[in-house]
Amino acid sequence: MSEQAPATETQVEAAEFETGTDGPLVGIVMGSESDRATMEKAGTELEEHGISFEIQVMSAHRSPDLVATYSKEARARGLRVIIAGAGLSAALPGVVAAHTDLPVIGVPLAAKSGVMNGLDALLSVAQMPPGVPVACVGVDNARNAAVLAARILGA
Ligand code: RP5
Repeated sequence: MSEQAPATETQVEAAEFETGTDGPLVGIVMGSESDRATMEKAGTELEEHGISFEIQVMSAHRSPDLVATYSKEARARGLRVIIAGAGLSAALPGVVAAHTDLPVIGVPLAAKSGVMNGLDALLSVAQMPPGVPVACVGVDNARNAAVLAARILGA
């Protein structure tokens, strides 16, 4: 095994900037306040892994401009993974993925007026067109989204 020369201060600063250690590494977004209780489980899991995160409500249908701006600016803000949860016609994870090349993990949610306990959202999240991937966890399984994010980040 070869020994590496110690990093200079400049290299360390650059590495910190690249990995966004000053801000959150994971963005958790959801389509509605009614999704919050389920999606907060992702935050709890990230905390256990020592991974910084932020949580925001934004809807692919009700606030599409906000979703586009958030997604386009995510990488430059230091985010490295986005977890997006939505119910019903769950477009949020896919729309986020359309606007960023960061890995997006979709959480299909079983909304109150959903079909077959979240099957509508599950299909909406999983059935992305070729070239625009969304990693899809199980219905309401926000915790698994966080575990997957931790693995992507190697944390
Ligand atoms: C989706 O519609 C949301 O993600 C939520 O799961 C569902 C219902 O939203 P609310 O009517 O409760 O705001 O967009």
